[in-house]
Amino acid sequence: KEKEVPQVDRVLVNQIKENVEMKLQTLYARTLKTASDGQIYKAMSMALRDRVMEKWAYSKEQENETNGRQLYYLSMEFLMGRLFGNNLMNLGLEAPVMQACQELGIDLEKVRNSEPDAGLGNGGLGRLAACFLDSLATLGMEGHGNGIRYEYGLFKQKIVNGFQVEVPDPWLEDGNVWEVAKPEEPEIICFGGKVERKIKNGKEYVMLEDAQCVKAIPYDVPVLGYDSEVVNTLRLWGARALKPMDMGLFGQGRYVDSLAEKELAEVISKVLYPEDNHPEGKALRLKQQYFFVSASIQSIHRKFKDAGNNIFDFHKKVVVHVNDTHPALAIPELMRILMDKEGLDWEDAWSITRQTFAYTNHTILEEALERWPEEMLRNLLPRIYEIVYEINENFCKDLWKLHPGGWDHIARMAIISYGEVHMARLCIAGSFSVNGVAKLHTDILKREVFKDFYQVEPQKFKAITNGVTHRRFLLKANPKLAHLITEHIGDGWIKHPGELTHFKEQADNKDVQERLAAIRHENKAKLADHIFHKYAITVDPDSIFDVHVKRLHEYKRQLLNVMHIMFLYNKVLDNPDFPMHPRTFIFGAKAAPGYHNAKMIIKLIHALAKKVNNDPRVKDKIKVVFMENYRVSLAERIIPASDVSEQISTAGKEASGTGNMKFMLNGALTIGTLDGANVEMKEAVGTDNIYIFGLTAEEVSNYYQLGHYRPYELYQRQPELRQVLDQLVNGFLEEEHPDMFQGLYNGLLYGHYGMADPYFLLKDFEPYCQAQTRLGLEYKKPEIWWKKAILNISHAGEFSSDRTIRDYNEQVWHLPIYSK
Ligand code: DL6
Repeated sequence: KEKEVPQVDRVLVNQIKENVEMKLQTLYARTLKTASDGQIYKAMSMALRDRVMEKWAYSKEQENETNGRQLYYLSMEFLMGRLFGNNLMNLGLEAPVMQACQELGIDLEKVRNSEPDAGLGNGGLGRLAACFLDSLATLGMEGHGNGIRYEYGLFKQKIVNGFQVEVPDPWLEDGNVWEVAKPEEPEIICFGGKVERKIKNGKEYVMLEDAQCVKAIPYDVPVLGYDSEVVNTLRLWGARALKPMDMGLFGQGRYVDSLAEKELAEVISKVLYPEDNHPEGKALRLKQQYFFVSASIQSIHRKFKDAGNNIFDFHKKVVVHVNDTHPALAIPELMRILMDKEGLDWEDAWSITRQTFAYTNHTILEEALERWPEEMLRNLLPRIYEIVYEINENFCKDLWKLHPGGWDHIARMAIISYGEVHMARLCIAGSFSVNGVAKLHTDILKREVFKDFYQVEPQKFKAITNGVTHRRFLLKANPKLAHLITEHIGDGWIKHPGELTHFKEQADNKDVQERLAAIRHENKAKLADHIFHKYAITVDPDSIFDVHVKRLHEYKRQLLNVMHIMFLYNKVLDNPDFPMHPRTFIFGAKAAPGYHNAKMIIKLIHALAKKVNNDPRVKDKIKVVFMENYRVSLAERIIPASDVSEQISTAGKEASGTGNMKFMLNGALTIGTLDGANVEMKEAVGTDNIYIFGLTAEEVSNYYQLGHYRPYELYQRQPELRQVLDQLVNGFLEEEHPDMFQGLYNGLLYGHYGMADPYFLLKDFEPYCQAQTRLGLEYKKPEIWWKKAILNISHAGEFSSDRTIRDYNEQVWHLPIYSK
């Protein structure tokens, strides 16, 4: 067997074997024969970690010596997924470790699966931050993440009777091999209290009295790049009480009370709010936001000073990026430090601050734009409130000069307006750069959401299209496809994803087409196996795997997908010879726990799956599978096995999307609307190689403005649509509870409080079905289908986060690049 893999380094393989066995003995007093899978995972990770730590140490040394400009990426979410396999790949150790495992009789797949996902994010926003970290390190830029070390990540989803049930995710329970706790480097974060001013030697000092303070403890995670010497740091902050317990109360026998302060402090970093694109104005959430930005800014400032820098150079050495508005309080926090600690006056502090921050907007959904009650901010963070108040005063004064007498105009732009603090406005006022995450999204920001701000400072606004790390989602997740690509274009694409365009020369190559089809088939067979073992559903790898995986949100229109499946189902019931290639519809989605309609759509998918999968009349034609607990590691399993990528949001609503890019990289064909980055994907790959349908963002916007959308008329006019909708409520799906989906039905036809069908499912139903028919016909012509697949892969390099990071660097950050 050893001879079969001559290219691996024998010495290295032996070393790895020795390291793993040694770790098992020293950590657990176990041998390979007696160790559990979990222990083997830990031992292997610890062995790998030793190598990571060594690189990290040298990288830090380099960083200190160069004292170059650093980026700090502040984000409430970093959806990292698993780190073991990724670190293995980035260190170039996959082959020797695989060999070592083979020789030791270790099942590497099992080891990988023993690692819990670090689910510190909800969806796109958090995963984007994780992709950025990968690209920053790979490209040799010193860019660090700062976030929260949630003790409980995003809930685990269990499906009970077709309903979503949320189960806590105590991902740290067995420890985290990849973090280094630094309790000796805490920052102190204070809430509440009263602002006091004292004059000493003619100078004013601002202090907070009677505040409740907690400690923020950094937990550092190394971030490796692929084949790169730069190892960055993801610093996650955990909350601790200043005093572990009150001994006085304990002495009085008040044991529970004696721990109250500790509990109250630690709750701050206990759990991630499970809301995607819909923040709820909870005081604890505001506390979490200030907790992590205050800790981050204090430690950035400390490091900056320790390096002997002059405070007036702060913005030259430091750029702080705020990922959506959640870290917006970093802006007044830096002001506080510059004024209250450094003694700078307002003008200097403001000038430095405005040159330090850059802000990315990730949503135009009205309900997702953060606002906090003024009162809440004043009570929880009195000094920060004062600063925000003054920023607003000055900002409004400047606006007054531009729009004298324009009260309404100014109220529309004011940071504090009608008792609310508008976080996006604070970010725009306090940053030197504002960007959207796709061209269309940025246009909508300029034209609609931030129109007034754009008119004042147009030069601030930039369009930087999102990207995903093609190393994790292609090289690692789909190694056989990666190998096929490398065989034809060399391996340069791994570090230079633009080189993927060379693969387009193979678009008509029959052999490559067939091999791509065979690889896909193998991936599908594996997924089919997994589905069978987990859900006892048999799916055919020869069927089209049509996949819709993302958070469940009405604007993402999983319900439209369901309506199309019902349409097909009806067609086959009507005509058993209905010409269609067999399809397996796969869903994966978590719904926010309080989002009723989203949860009902999950139930609906299950009701439909139960009906269809047990109906012998469609047995060989349609299957529906809902994959529980969608997360990064599941995405890595599903995406390489997908033929069709569903990206069917209401045009104008999805800021960018990033799932769309992951599918494209793996050669799935997209069926989608002209929304978010789909628009640019279409431009890149060409209209013929993507299935676009439906309303445009402009048309959607017109309907909203003119209020002339009449979904009921479509229902009356289109019998196939009517049949599908009626089946939601006539017992077709839920015989015993025919009214189960009445709410969804009413929402589509009559509306709840506002308009009916606000996401235009009825309007887009027919064009969607037509696009699906086209797609189905083309799947039957392999030479057409696989050519399109190859063209998609070839143009996906543009959607690598490496390109995105280069764009940010050229347009916003201006970091030095340390190449190998
Ligand atoms: O930019 C990353 C990602 C986009 O791809 C999605 O289109 C967008 O919906 C998502 N936005 C959010 C906003 N969340 N909040 N709050 O998650 O960002």
